Amino acid sequence: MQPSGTHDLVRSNPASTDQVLGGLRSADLELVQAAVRTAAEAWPAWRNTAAPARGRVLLEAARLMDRHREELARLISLEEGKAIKDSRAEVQRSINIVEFMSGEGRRFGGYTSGSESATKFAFTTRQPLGVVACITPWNFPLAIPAWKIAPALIAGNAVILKPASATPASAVRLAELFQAAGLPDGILNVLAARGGPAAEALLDAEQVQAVSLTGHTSTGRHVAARCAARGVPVQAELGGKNAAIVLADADLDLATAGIVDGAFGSTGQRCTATSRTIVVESIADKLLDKIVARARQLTVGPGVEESTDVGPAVTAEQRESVLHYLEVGRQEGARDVYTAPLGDLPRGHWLAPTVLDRVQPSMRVAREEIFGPVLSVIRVPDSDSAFEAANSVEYGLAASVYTCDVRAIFQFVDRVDVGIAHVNQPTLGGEVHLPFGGVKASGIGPHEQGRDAIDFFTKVKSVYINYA
Ligand code: UN1
Repeated sequence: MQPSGTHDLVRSNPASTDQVLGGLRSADLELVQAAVRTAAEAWPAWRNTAAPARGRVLLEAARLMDRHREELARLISLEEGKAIKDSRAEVQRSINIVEFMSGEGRRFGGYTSGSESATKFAFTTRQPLGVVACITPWNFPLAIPAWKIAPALIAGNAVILKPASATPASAVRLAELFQAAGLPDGILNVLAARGGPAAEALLDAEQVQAVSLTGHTSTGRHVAARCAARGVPVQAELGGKNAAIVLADADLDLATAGIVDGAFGSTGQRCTATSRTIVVESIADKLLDKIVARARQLTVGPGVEESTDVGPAVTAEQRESVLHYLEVGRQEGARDVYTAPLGDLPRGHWLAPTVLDRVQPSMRVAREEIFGPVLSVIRVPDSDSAFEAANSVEYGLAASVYTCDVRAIFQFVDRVDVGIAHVNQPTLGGEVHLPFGGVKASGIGPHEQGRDAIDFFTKVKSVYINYA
C-alpha cells in the first residue's frame, strides 16, 4: 500500500547528486496504524504454521536472493553508495543469515529437564511474541533488515520493518523476495518513514511486542526508554569505536591489509569499522608507512563501478559530519599524514580516506564515532597500555589484535571489553553462526545473530505435567 500525495522521501544518487533515484511518500500515522493492524490480523496463521514449514519459506527466500544477487548488490551500491564488492559481500551475508535461520525452523523449541518429582515431566517451550518492529539503518540496507527479520519470522512473528529513510529500496526488494518465496501477506510489512512522529507511533503501537533497532547510541537509548514505559523489550545494536591493536611481533603486512580494509572499506560507514589503530611505538613508523602505501592504492569513485574501493558518503550531512571531525582532529593536534587525492568525480558526497597520526586517547577523534573513512593512529609503549587504550572509550563493539604471541592473544581476549574480539583479522563483521553485538554504549539487550537471536523474538513457557 502506498499513501497518496507527493513524494517527500526523495533519494538522489550519493555518487552523482544531480540524479534522482526515486521517491516515496513517507508513512503517516494512519498508515503506521494500518500496517500494525494488518500484521496483527495476519499473525495467527503464521504463528500456527509449523516451524519447519516457516523454515522452508526462508530457505526459498535465500534461494531467490541468491538468484537475484547481482541485482541486489547493484541496488545497494546505487542507493547507499558503497563499492560494488562491498555490496556483493553484503548480499552474501544476507543470504547466509536467511539460510542459517531457515535451518532453525527444524531445531525450534525448548528443552526438557528432570523434575523434583518422579511423576512429573518438565520442559520449556518457546512461542512467538506477535507483532515486532525492526528499525534498520542506511549503512547495511539489505543485511541488517535480513538479519533482524529472519529470526523474527522463523520464530513465528509478524514484522513491521522500518528501514532508514535514505535507503528504503533494498528493504522493499527484500520483502518482495520473501513474498515471492511464499511468505503470507501481512507477515512482513515495510514502512518507509522518517524518524519523528511516524516512528514514535510505531514504538507506541499497542500490538508491537518487541523492538529491534540498529542505529546511533542516542537513538537506541531513546527507543529503549520509550519502550520501557510500555514494558516492551528492546534489542539495540549501536555505535562503535573499534580498535585494531598491533603488537611488536605482528605480521605487519597482514595487519596493514586488515586495517586498511577495516578503516576504509564501506567508506568507513560501518559500526565495526577500524576507527583506531593502537600500535606499539617500536614498530609504529614502519606500520604507518605500510598503511599509507596501501591507502594510496585505493580508488574513490561511484559504488557501481568495478574499480571503486571507496564510494561516497551516504548523504551530505554524513559527509559534513566527517569533515567536521577531521577539522576537530587537526585542531586537537593530530597529524594528518595522508589524505587521498580525489580525482575527477561527478558531483557527489565524496570523502577522501584519511590517516591521522599522533592521536591521543583523550582526543575527540579517538573517542567519538566518526562513521567515515578516517583512521586515527595511537602510539603506545607496550601491550598493557594498548589494551588500556582500547578500553578507554565508551563504546565496546569490536576489537582486533595482530600478534603471534599466544599469551598476548589470551590477555587480549580476556581484557578487552567488547562483544566481538578478532585475532589477526579486521575488526569488521562476523559470521552469522555467532552472536553479533557490543557491550557498554554499543548495545542494549541481547545480541543479534547466531542461534540465540531467536530468544529475543520469543517468549519462554515452563511446563510441568503431573502424571501421578
Ligand atoms: C559489519 O560490520 O559487517 O550498523 C556489520 C552497522 C552494524 C553492522 C555491521 N550494525 O554497521
